[in-house]
Amino acid sequence: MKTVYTCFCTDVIHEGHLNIIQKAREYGEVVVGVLSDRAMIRFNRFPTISFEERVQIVREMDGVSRVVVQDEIAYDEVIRQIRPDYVIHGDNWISGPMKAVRDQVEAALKEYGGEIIDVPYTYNENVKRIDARIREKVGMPEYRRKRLRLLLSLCPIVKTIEVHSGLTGLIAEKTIVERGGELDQFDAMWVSSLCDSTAKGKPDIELVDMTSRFRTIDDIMEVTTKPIIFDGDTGGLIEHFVYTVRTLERMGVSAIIIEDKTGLKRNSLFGTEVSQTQDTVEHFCEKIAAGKRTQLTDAFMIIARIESLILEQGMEDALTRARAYVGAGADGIMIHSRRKDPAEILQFCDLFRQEDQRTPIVVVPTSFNSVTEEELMAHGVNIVIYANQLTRSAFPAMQRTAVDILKNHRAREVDERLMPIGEILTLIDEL
Ligand code: SPV
Ligand code: MG
Repeated sequence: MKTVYTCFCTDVIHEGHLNIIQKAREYGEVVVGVLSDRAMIRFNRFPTISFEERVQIVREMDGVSRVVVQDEIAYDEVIRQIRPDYVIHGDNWISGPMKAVRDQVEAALKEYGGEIIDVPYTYNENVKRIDARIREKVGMPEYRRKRLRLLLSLCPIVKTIEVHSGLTGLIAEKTIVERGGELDQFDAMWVSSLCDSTAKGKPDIELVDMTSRFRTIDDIMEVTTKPIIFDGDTGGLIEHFVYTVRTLERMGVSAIIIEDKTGLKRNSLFGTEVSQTQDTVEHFCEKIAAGKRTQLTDAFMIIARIESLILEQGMEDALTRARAYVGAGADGIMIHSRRKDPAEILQFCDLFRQEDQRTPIVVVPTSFNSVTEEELMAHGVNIVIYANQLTRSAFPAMQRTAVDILKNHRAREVDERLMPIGEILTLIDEL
């Protein structure tokens, strides 16, 4: 009897899956891999039921002989273990980012004469509707809110990109690349005060009020499912901060990061070029503790951002503050620097990790952008935020287009670097 292998990455069995099993049975005994939580998350398929429940659903399907765990999106390991004669999959993996996975499967099977069976991918109205429902479900507050903690427990580093609109949200949600046979994508989104303010043509000085910031979040949430980390600036008055925490938590935001500054907040990347005041340890701890008392779920995180290195107060001050903020209940520490060299950030991480192995560390490598995610991981960093690169790439592109139209008295000259009209019209999916 030949062995046919397929892998399911779903919470719901629909006719597409039944179709695959039916076809697979024509070739031999059917073994189904159920993708682990860790791998599903990497695939932006967030599980809404447990791994055990997913295994149970597949086990109960007619025609399935055996169920195994597939722990990676790549099939290498599972193929080595099972040595199936065939791997069967919908033909949607013939092109696009999934092609890399198919190529690897093909190479692995070739070593011993195995074969791929591509079956027409079932994507009728019914399957589309089920897919859309699953997507919308994981975007609901109760699922989205807890995703960040889950990612922290399952991913070596949570890759986070700045978003400030529905459109940038879609880029964060949908951008997938293939690299070295692995699929890569962003795990979470950062609602930056700098970029949210800039998009509204305002300076980054806590001028854009919270109601307006919440509107931005709402636009992003409408079209995405990934978890949101909100840049809460200083958090404002403690009496106001508690309301912000309550609202964000209700909306389904996963975390707020507040920085230990007081008075007129200026962007950290100005450093000491402008006057900025660091909060006292005691007052900032009070703010953290008030927020922690206010939140209602275990999922929501309040992350304390330390400005000691930005304000040239030294490493010892940064570490003292980190200790105090964790003591006050902070669920994570963000350490910031505006040096080009990542040395002081990495030194902080090493020293902090010597005394605290659990509290997540967040970094924003805007100035020290030569540092890689692998290096950050090696120094104990858990969340990396690319805080402003989408805004900084869009602005010069738009400005150049405006200049060139003015210079040429027409738009033809700019056309070849623009997205085709056909693409912009179909960029946004309709319900
Ligand atoms: C932001 O993105 O608004 C930040 C990070 O707070 S930074 O601009 O580096 O201060
Ligand atoms: Mg900010």
